[in-house]
Amino acid sequence: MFKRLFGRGQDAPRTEEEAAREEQQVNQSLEKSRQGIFGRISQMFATDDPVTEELWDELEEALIQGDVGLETTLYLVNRTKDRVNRYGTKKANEARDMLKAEMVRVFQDQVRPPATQIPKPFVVLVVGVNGAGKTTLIAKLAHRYKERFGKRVLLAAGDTFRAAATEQLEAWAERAGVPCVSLGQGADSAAVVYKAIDAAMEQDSEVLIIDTAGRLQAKYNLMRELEKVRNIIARKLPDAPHETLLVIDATTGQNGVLQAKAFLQSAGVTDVAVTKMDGTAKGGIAFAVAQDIERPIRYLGTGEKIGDLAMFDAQTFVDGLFR
Ligand SMILES: Nc1nc2c(ncn2[C@@H]2O[C@H](COP(=O)(O)OP(=O)(O)OP(=O)(O)O)[C@@H](O)[C@H]2O)c(=O)[nH]1
Ligand SMILES: [Mg+2]
Repeated sequence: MFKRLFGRGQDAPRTEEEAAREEQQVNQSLEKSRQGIFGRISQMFATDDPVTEELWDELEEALIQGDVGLETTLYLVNRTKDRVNRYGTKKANEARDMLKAEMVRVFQDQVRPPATQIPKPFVVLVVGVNGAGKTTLIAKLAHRYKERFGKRVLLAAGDTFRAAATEQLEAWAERAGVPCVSLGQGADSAAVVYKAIDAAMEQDSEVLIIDTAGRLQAKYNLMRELEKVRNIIARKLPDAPHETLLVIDATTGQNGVLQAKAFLQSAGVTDVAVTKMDGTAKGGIAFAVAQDIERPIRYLGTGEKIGDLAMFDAQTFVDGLFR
C-alpha cells in the first residue's frame, strides 16, 4: 500500500519499517490522551452492554472534555448514532468501531490529491503563534528531507524579531547538517527570504524551508509582515511558496486553534502541523483543528528531538487513541 510519506511535493511510498516506526511514535505520543479522556471513552465502549441514550450523553461530555470542540463533538455523536441505528447495532463494542470510522472521516474530508510535479526549489513557509514549535518542526523537516530523501535542503532564518531566534535555527541547521541563510536579529525578514531564494538557486537546493516570527509588537504587524514575505517569495518564484505550514501546539487546546485561525488568510495556509502531541492528554484537539482550520493535517510532532516527527495518518491516529 502506498501511503503519503512526505509533504505535498514529496510523495513517496513508505516502507513497512517506516510505517511501523511512525505508528509507534504516534502511539507513544498519545499515551497521555489514552490515560485520560480517550481511555475512558474506550472503556465506555468496551463491553457488549447495550447502547443506551445515557452512553451517548457520556460520550458527548467526554469528547468535549477531550478538547474535540462542541461542533465536532455533536457531529461525531450524531453521525455515529445514525450509523448505529441504521445498522441496528445493539452492543457498545460494535458501536465503538462505528465511532472510530466517523472519527477517521473527520480527517479525510480534508485530504487533497498529491502534487504531480515537484518544483525546485520546493519552498515551504512555516507560520504560527510564538512557541508553537515552528523552529523545532523546521529542524525535523530538514532532517527528514535530507536523511530519508537525500534532498539538498536550505533553511532561511526569517524570524528576525525574537532575540536569539536566528541562533536557534542555526544551531538546529548544524545538527541537521544543512546550510542556513540569516541576516541576524533586527534585519528585514523579507530581505532574508530574498537572499535565501538567491542562495537556493545558486546552490541548486531542492527544498527551501523558511522560518517566520510568531510575534511582533502587534498582531497586525505580524500579518502584514507575513504578507510581505509571501509577496517577495512570489515575485522571485511565481508559484511559491508551494506549501505554507501552520504550526499548532496541541497543548494550547481550543484557544490555540482560535489563535491559529488568524493566520489562515494573511499567510495563505495550505497545510497544518500539530506539535507536542506527546505533551497533552487532550489529543482530541486534532479533530477541532481538522474541522476549524479546514486544511489537511500533514505532520505530528511527537517529542523534542529531531527524529520526533510522524506523517499524520487518520487511521493510525484514531487507532492510537483507542489502543
Ligand atoms: N514535547 C514536545 N515539545 C516540543 C515539540 N515541538 C516543539 N517543542 C518544544 O516547544 C518549545 C518551543 O519550540 P520552538 O520550535 O522554539 O517554537 P517556535 O514556534 O519556533 O517559537 P518562537 O520562535 O518563539 O515563535 C521548545 O521548547 C521545543 O522543544 C514536540 O513535538 N513535543
Ligand atoms: Mg522559532
